[in-house]
Order: sequence, then C-alpha cells, then structure tokens
Amino acid sequence: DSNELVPVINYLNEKKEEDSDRLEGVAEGKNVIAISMESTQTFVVDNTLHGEELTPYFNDMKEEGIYFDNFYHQVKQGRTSDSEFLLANSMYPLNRGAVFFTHSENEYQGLPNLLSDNGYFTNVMHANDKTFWNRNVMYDSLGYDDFFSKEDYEITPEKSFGWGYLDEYFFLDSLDKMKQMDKPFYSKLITLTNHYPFDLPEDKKLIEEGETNSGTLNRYFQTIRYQDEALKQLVEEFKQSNLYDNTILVIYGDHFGISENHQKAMGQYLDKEINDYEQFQLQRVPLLIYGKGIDAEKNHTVGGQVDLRPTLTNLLGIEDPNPVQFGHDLMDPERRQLMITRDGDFANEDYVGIQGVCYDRETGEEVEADACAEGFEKAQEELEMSDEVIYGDLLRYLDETQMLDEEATTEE
Ligand code: GP9
Repeated sequence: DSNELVPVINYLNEKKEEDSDRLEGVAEGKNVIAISMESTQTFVVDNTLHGEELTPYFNDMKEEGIYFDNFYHQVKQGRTSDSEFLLANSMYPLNRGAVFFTHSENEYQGLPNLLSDNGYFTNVMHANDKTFWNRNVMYDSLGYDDFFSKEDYEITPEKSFGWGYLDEYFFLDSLDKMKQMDKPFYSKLITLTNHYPFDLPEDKKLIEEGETNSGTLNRYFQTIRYQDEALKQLVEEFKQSNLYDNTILVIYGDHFGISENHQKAMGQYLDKEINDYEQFQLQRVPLLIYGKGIDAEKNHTVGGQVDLRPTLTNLLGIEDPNPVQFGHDLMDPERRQLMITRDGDFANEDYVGIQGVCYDRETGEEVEADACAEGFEKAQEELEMSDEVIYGDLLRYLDETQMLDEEATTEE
C-alpha cells in the first residue's frame, strides 16, 4: 500500500542536499535533443589509432560545451534500454533481465511525462523495430508522446548495413523531422551503427582497422570513427538550421561496446595491463552538454546516468515534483559524488570499490578495504531501495503519499 513508499521517500529526503542551483534555467524553454551514442566509451575520446583521431569531431566539439570525463554508464542486462530507464526515471535498472520487459506495465513518473506537463512534445527517434526492448509498450508507460521507429524512416538497402539504417541517414532524417515538430520538443535519438559486431560497408570505413588480437576491438575503432562522422554531419547541419538558437544537445554513451572478454586486446591498445580497476574505469562513457548559451567547461565530477534527469531539469529550470529519484544534479559543485553500479560496486571522489576491494580512484592503487566500507553499504542500500520501488510498483502510490505528507505538514 501507499505506506510502502514512505521509507523510500524519507531515505531520499534525508540524503538530499540543498541544491546549489548552479546554471539553473540556462536552457529554459529550449528544445532538447538527447543523443544516445551506441556502445560509446570514454577511452576513444582524444585517442588515436595509426596516428589518427578516433573521434575528431567530438574532440573539438566537447571543447565548446560542458564535458564530463568521470561519467559512467550504470546498465546491466537491459543495455541500451537500461540506460533509457536511468535517464527517464533517475532510478536503477534491475540486476537481472531488462526492466523494459519485466516492469513495463508499472506506473512511472518519467521525465517525458514531466516535460509534457511543462509544454514539451516528447519523443524518441530510433530506426529499429518498435518492439525491440519492448520499447513501444514501455515508452507509453514513461509518458512519451511519440516514437519514430523504423517504419517512420524511408530505409533503403543502399542506406543500410548490419543492424539497419546507417547513422548518417538516420541523423539527417531525424533533424528534418525535428524541424517540423511542435516546439519546444524533447527528442531522444538512439544511434545504431556502432553496435556489435561493428561491421561497416567498405566505403564507410574512414580509418584502417586496429591491430590487436581482437577482431571486435579492431572493427570497433572503425564504427566509432564512422559514428563521429555521422555526428559531424548532424551537428553541422543543426548549426545551420533555425533550431540552433533554441536547442541544447545532450550527448552521452549508453554503455560499453568492448566487454571484459577483450581485456588483452584493450591492454595492447592502451599499452597497460587491464586489471579490475582499469576495467572499472573503462565503464566511463562520454557526456557532453552543448548549445548556444552554454559556456564551455570541463567537469570532473564523479557521476552516472542516474544523474541525467536532475541535471537536465536544473538546466531547463523545471521544478520536478517526483521525490523518488536517486541521482544528483551534475552541475552542483557540492553534490554527493557517488556512482553506483548495478553490481554494487561504486566510485566516489576518492575511491573505487570493486567486489569488496578498495582502490584509490586517481592512482588505481589498492588501499585498505575500510576506506570503501561505507560506499559499499550505501550502494547496497540504494540498489535495494530502487528495486523495492520497481518490484512493488510503488510509484502508483506517489500522489497518495504526497497528499498524506502535505496533510501532515499542514497539521503540524
Ligand atoms: C537496439 C539498440 C541496441 O534497438 O538500441 O540495443 P543494445 O543491444 O545496445 O542494448
């Protein structure tokens, strides 16, 4: 019943800090284009292969926006769909299966819902089957107004390869759709080409493949390089369009592309041994917030995808009445720096805790386990609480609980 939600709200209220409101409302009323970059990890940024940059466009672009270099994905088996869940709800996905499948009928107070309430036209653009990851069902529960899927794009064999519609065409068609849309809009674009097995037509390969012992990693470099070129076409065209003055871009990596099965090859490429600490650090994904009126900054705060929603609502200056959120505004210099993975591992300002072992976050040296005890405890506590909300479908009681709370406050 509605009482079940009370301990969760109390817990979250207790750990809630006064928000600094830094950069609050700088993007008020603007359109938002969130771009979920398939399998894109931070190690490719500012990195080279055969002396050539892997992401030349993004490398320059990030110097003009707010770029986060200690930002982690927090997904598990639901991969891209888990990252979507984190962004929409500021809650953790599940440890087994994909919450997009298992709990799509739950009641949510999703970010799309909130933005719709604030006058936004909310939608997702992704040129795959609409049933993939059960998106067509879950998107309704999260409150999206529309979903442009495979059937809404004019996909021809010449413009397709592997997983389907190539990113460059997907991006440009999507931009055309956004130009026509009711404003303000919130569009989430999900790319597809940089997906395992990372295959590309010959004429789209802009860089020679890698020379490690992993064909997967060797090809990954090429699809990453291709994705960057597609991004360039999108952003250059966007800057020429009349959307530019009134739109911010939020570009982030959805999850890793290179799994731990390729550690040896990663070690060859990065020229170091990939131990548990390095493997953990490889779970960082890029995050860039970019647009007119957004001043450039390099932000080193430790955070993850669970923090995206509060960060975005702060920038948009939108009051978010949903207290059941586990993330913290990334712009707040005083924010709690704690990134929790679905495995119960974590990173905070000083340490990285992995399966009971504690490391200095900056040097990677193992330190006394005690230093991580609190972090592990918090991680466990928070994951359990988020699970309870999902398993009990507790957000359906949110209105009732808040009403009770208001009554109690008035009576005091
Ligand atoms: C599929 C795409 C990829 O539509 O989002 O999903 P993934 O396999 O990366 O979770």
